[in-house]
Amino acid sequence: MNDRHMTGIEMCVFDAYGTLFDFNSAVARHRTAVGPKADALADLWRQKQIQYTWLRNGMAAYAPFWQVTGEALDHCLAVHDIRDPDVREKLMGAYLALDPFPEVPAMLERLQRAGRRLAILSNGNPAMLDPMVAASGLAACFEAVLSVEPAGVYKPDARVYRLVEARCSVTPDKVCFLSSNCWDAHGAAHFGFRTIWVNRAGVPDDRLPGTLAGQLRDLSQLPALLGIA
Ligand code: LAC
Repeated sequence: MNDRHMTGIEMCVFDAYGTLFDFNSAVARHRTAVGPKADALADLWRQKQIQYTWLRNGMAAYAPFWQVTGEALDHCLAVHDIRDPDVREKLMGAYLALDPFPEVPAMLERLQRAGRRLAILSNGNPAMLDPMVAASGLAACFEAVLSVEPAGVYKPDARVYRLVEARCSVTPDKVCFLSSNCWDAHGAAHFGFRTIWVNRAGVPDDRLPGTLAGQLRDLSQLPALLGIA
């Protein structure tokens, strides 16, 4: 990582699910109710959820992320032959109060104290994003919690990334975009944000358009990367 890449950053824009908030915490909280297939279900749920957004983009058939998340879960419950409707209700409910990753609250506070503007840009629709951010106690850190909803399309469509300039009046070259989803990081970099991939799983880079400015293993090193002591 070259620090020169990260001077002149006015605003940090974070992806939500997987980057600030741990989507696996939904299944983890209800592990006993889900049963022995909990980990397999959690993995497939996330894969299908994201796959469905890309497919809906391809079909020009946007529906809110809450609906897509539920449809992905229904598929996964069928795959694993889990029929108890209570399990579905518990898992969807948990999605409204996902845990932030452990390093996130202190990191946001440091950036905020150093005068960086902070925002979220997420596939989530406001009815699911807003309760989650409120439940985490982190809402006051963010100047904006932006959803793809007004664009009516999902990441990595450029119309989504454009919402940041439209809503926050900041040009892409002054934005540091952070995502743990490698495909989202490439999409954001291709669009023109200076983008850091938060490679929480320590996996190889995807071969996609968009040059990443760098990668971090988690967000604890972000203040240092931005030159904040
Ligand atoms: C989001 C998904 C991509 O929050 O994690 O947009």
